[in-house]
Amino acid sequence: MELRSARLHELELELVEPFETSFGVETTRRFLLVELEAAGGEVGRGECVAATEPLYSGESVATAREILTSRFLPDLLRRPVPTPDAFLASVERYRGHAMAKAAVETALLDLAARERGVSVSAYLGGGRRRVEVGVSVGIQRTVPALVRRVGRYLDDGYRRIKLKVRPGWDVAPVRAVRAEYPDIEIWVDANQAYPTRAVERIRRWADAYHVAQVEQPFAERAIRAHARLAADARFRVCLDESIVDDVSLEDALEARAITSLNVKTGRVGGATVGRRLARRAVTAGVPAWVGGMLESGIGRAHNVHLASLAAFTLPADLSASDRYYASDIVETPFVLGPGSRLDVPRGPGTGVELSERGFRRARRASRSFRRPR
Ligand code: OSB
Ligand code: MG
Repeated sequence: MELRSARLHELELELVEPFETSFGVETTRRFLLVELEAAGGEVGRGECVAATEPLYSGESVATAREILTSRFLPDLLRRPVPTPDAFLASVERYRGHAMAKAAVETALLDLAARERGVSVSAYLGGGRRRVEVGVSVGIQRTVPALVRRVGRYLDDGYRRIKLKVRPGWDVAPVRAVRAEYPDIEIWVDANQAYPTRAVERIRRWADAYHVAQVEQPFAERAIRAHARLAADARFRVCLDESIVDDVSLEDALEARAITSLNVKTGRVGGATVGRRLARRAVTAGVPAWVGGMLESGIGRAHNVHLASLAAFTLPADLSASDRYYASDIVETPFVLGPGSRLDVPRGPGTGVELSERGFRRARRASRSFRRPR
């Protein structure tokens, strides 16, 4: 199979409400979409989760656009279409750029699954028809506002709640949510905001309010601080930013710094990489789950397919489309079903199609790449 063309679109969607984390506030999301068109006319799509500002990791829309435009897409058009893993092998020598690599890899995955007439889930070896999900709740202006926000998500049907925390927004908000809802499953995520000396302080409030999981409290490279927190903890210590490849996972496992693994396709540079990391974690007795980056319907669909694999046993950070965007770029939005679940689209490929209208409204720029003659 050969590619006829590739397209790189820059899109912008407005969030239904601002999303605040320890590293900043997002009100709109600008992101890249990779479209690969095969000679037979089939199109595969992948979303790049890099944000405008390099605040979650070093990647941004600008760095992803640069490497996709100068290397990945032109290289791809010069050769027969590789499998998703073969593409990743071909760009391995380019260091970093995990989110840009994953955007192409997931587009190839969608295309390969479509050509085979199966869903991305089936292509990856997934079996579930529905996946269990939760909701990630941003930092709010006041504690009562947070308690009300959590209440509305519970009314919507979300069963596990992840609260974004940071120094100064932890004890009071977590205590208040626990007091109002004594039985819900509470996770927290700090996105690296705590100094490593905060180990004992975090342990105290997380235990006091029965937090089930503490995600990435310390810096990406602070493996030993995470291990100190995990020692004898009643909650799981989840690593997100720290785990970027096989080696970082092995080191964290060996150091006993990880008791839950957040898998984001963009952060680890591909869905097939994420699948391998989740399987490795499970073998070591560490549960894995699929994280999110406020994706549009395209990236969301890829995440739902990934979460259908047996290796993922904790609820994903994958909420219904209307929790993020009033109008999405796909025809069929994801809606929350009974048991805090999303249906896995039946395929072929991602099983979601672009909405012409939604896409046109969100599109800010496009660039095409053709096969050289
Ligand atoms: O750390 O999990 C994170 C969003 C942007 C950047 C980092 C994170 C998040 C989320 C959102 O928590 C999860 C979602 O998409 O629902
Ligand atoms: Mg996180």
